[in-house]
Amino acid sequence: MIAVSLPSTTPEPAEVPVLSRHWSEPESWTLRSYLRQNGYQGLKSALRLSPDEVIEQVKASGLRGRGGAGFPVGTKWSFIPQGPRPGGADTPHYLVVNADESEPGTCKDMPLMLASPHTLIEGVIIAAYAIRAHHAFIYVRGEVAGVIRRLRTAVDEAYSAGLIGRDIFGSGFGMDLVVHAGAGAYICGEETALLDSLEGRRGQPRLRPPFPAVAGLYASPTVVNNVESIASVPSIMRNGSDWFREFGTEKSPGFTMYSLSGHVARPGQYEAPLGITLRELLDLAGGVRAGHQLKFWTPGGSSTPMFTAEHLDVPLDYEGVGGAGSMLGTKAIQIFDETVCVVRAVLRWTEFYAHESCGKCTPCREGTYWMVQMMRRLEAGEGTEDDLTTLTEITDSVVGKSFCALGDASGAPITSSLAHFRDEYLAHFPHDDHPGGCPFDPSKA
Ligand code: L3W
Ligand code: SF4
Repeated sequence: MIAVSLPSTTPEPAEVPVLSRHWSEPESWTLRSYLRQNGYQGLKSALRLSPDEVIEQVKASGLRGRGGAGFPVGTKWSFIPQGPRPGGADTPHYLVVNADESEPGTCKDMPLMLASPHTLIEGVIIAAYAIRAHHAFIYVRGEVAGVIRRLRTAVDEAYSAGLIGRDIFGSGFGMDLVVHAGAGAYICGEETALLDSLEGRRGQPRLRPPFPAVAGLYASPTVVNNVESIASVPSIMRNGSDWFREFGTEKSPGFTMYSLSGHVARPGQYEAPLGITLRELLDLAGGVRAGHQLKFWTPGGSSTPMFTAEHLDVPLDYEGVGGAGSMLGTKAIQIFDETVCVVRAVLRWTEFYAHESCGKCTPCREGTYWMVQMMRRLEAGEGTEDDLTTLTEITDSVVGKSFCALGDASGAPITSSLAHFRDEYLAHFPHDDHPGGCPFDPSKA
């Protein structure tokens, strides 16, 4: 057992990295190592405040959800009934961490949990205290056995040190934390499908409203937050909301993890302030692979519309949906150079959505199937211009008409690729000097 006595600390400089600062230290995942790095100081600060004051501090920081939608974290916490409980004194509240990271290209939460599980656990305890929950769950996708083992070991360490359990730091507050392994369905990253899965049922989205804050796990008030959202909270409690606002932009404050993958010189996780541009991120990552040029990229996984080299200076923040910025999503930046056939890439993503469609609603279940049929035909060079119209009509009958965000997301690659690369679709059709089919050489990609 590790005796936890925390010395006072001085404020940290407002500079990145914050979340990933200690990832490369030896055994950074152990409690002993975490305590050397100001670990659990944020919890100590939080427990000196009332739960409402913790929520106010997180609200004042402007922290926005890092799972895709960018919803303000403190506001979400404040939706949980705070006073006497309408359902009676025994109505429980729950905190659920969405660690079902599955969006194509997204690889930020898994490295965070591997390198620093105690950052997440500290955030969980603070969040549970703020929303008056005594039970919390971390729902992790089932395929990542190593991450699940590491989290469970860290939770055991925290229990042994008295950081989870009864009367934490003598505050009178107590809670339990369970790490739950999912069974590998992308849809279980949708918060209400996740709750169904956690309750032991087949994971399918529920009708919203009621939102989980009103009726979530076991029909009780529940906060569902992404791993990175919760892991950002300890630093806010340690250093204050003004410190957090020194990073990022006015409406998208703070730092975040960007996952860079694909045709980039040094792929990986890059922590940077919100509002940074792809041009700046590429400078950090060594640029597009040598001898090649950027062709297209996703700002937030395949669920966000693709961008091109014209968008290198778009600020990567949450303001841009429909505006000048980007639809940020999970900040999964996939880079594709000129060797890649955009039609083939879109086909792969569309197959992914069709495979992961849970089948609950007709537009998505049937529509994603037909989107795949059309994309296969187009990619094989057997399509016509009429097929492009049909593809657009099918996509329009899914997007905005489906039960959950998966249906809407399935149309993003098709619609945005047709907007930017319609000529490339046409180049697959048979014409004078081309028999029809993909004009790209896959061995060069
Ligand atoms: C109470 C209200 N709560 C909203 C809460 C709601 C949820 C949060 C955001 O999808 C996106 C999706 C993916 N009272 C509320 C309220 N809330 N109004 O706020 O809600 P919403 O509906 O805006 O988004 P969502 O359903 O959570 C998330 C996109 O993210 N995405 C991410 C995919 C994959 C991952 C992953 O692998 N980790 O995140 C990428 O683009 O397509 O559009 O908590 O309850 N009035
Ligand atoms: Fe299921 Fe797709 Fe409908 Fe969502 S949109 S409920 S994933 S069938």
